Amino acid sequence: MGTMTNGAIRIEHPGTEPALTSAEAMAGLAGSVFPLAKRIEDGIGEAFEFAKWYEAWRKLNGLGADAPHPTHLKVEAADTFEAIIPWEQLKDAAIQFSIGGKPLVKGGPVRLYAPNGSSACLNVKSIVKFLFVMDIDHRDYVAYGFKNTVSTQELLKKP
Ligand SMILES: Nc1nc2c(c(=O)[nH]1)N[C@H]1C(S)=C(S)[C@@H](COP(=O)(O)O)O[C@H]1N2
Ligand SMILES: [Mo]
Repeated sequence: MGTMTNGAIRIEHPGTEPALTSAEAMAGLAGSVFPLAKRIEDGIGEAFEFAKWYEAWRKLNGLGADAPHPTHLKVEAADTFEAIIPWEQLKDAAIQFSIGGKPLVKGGPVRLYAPNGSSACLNVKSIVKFLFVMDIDHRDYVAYGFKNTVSTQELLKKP
């Protein structure tokens, strides 16, 4: 099925233009990488801190400390699996981006691991889009599943 990608990862964040990045560029921006096994039991390959990447990305895009912070991250995968994750559940989240220094063959370009997530189902593989959501009225809303089988509409209302 249509899971072919060119490795591009789309970033959509309020207050910035949508932009494309890559697994390698994300790891570079995060600034440090570590073995996934340090964070996730039986984890393989290399990862970086989601929070480190995010804070560096905000600075790079001119978002100051006073600019609004997201309430949720929505990740969308090449196979149409997607998840909406409340920000607190992303504490200690890691992004797996390589194994033995080589791009992920399965689950690439990147995979999210959320050790403080409410479900292992939130460990989304093959992420092709990171969408930052601000919806303070639905702070605890969490969802995952294949696109159009999970109700994401309520969060995607324009503020
Ligand atoms: N892209 C994508 N990511 C996904 C899924 C999926 O179908 N597609 N399944 C999720 C679910 S429901 C679970 S339980 C875990 C399973 O991870 P594992 O294959 O490493 O055991 O991956 C999650 N990530
Ligand atoms: Mo699952």
